[in-house]
Amino acid sequence: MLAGGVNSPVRAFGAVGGTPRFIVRGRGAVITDVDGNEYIDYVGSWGPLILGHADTRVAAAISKVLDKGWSFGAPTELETRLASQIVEDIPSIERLRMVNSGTEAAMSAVRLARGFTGRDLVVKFEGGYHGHSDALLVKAGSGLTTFAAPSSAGVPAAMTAATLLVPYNDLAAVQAVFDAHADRIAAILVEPIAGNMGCVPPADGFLVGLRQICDAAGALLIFDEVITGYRVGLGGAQELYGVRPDLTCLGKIIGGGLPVGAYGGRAEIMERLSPQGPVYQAGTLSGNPLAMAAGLATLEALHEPGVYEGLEALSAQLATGLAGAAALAGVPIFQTRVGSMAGMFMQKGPVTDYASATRSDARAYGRFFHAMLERGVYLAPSQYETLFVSVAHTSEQINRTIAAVTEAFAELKAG
Ligand code: KE4
Repeated sequence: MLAGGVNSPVRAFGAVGGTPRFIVRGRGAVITDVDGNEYIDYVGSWGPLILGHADTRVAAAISKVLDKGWSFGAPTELETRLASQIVEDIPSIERLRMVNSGTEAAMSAVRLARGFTGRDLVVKFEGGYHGHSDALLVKAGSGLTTFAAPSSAGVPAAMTAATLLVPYNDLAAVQAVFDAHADRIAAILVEPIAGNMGCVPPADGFLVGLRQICDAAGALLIFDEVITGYRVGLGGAQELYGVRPDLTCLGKIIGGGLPVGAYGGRAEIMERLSPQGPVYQAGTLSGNPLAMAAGLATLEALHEPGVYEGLEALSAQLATGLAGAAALAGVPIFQTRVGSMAGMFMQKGPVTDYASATRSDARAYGRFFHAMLERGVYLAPSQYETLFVSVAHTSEQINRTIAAVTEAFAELKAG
């Protein structure tokens, strides 16, 4: 009935083989499939569920909205409250616009940056994923050019002709692109902590270097914090690394599992958006009360004292256990982690960008994935995704995960 049996490609297990599980319910850190099998979940709906599944505070907030009606296509107090909370938490955001996905947020932020600067070119990074808008579905172009080529059928070359592609964590490559095209570059679009080539943190000085290059060239710095926003702290990666972008894309956590994206930045930039300004962007369900209520309840819960300290403790326990199990089994893995987002590459490492990430043994990852699935642990069905720990995970579940890892590595070694 559904194309490829899924509503998003990664869910089809193409990268790891086997049959995807049909999930019937989630509660806390556990999901249950149609056959009654339970799994400790480290996908968390790909990032939104930092509180875990079916959090009662979020459920209560949603049900409070239900009997008042859940979509008006008109301004509401709820959307204003969520926007106010985000403006309060993320200093670089003075104004924002709600949309319905991270794709819309990134696509719109790029259009706004082009409209604000009057320039066309956008720089993005190999392995960076910002949703599936045409201009951002790119792969390395031919020859030495940094101009990108479409990575998907159906995207005309003209749609990616203004997209430049450089390696992540490579400031020299970024500087070289600006040396060649500075006065034509509208923006740099970057995941401040990469989450779509596996989890790859920024090298020391990388983000501040991007800020300096943009300042020198009059280009905008866009942080795609769809994953990192509220994941690595209330102020996101920009607060963690002390670098202020001009525009920020948000999604996932700010919707608490309901469809929400957002983009925001300085008022002088956001005022270029219709209806105030000439840059058009719109959306039927943008800011819908259900999603706003879920997002607001999620952010309120994240403001509770000790939440991020608790996440850090659980995530560190997982990472330490993973390292110990790999060492014991003699399985080479390279680990990365920033707070409750973590990576585990099937290789010795180091992994600093897409080229090094793709040297991982993806086949070994596939076997590891299934060995863990059989032991009741649900990891991302791809080597190039990120593991997420939620507030709902317990120390006991982490210990059970490490026990499963130990057995899975032993199985891998046995061949
Ligand atoms: P959505 O359009 O899927 O809501 O968001 C796109 C997006 C934008 N920016 C970043 C940094 C993202 O990680 C994403 C989406 N992430 C993927 C998994 N890493 C979503 C999973 C999927 O495509 O099914």
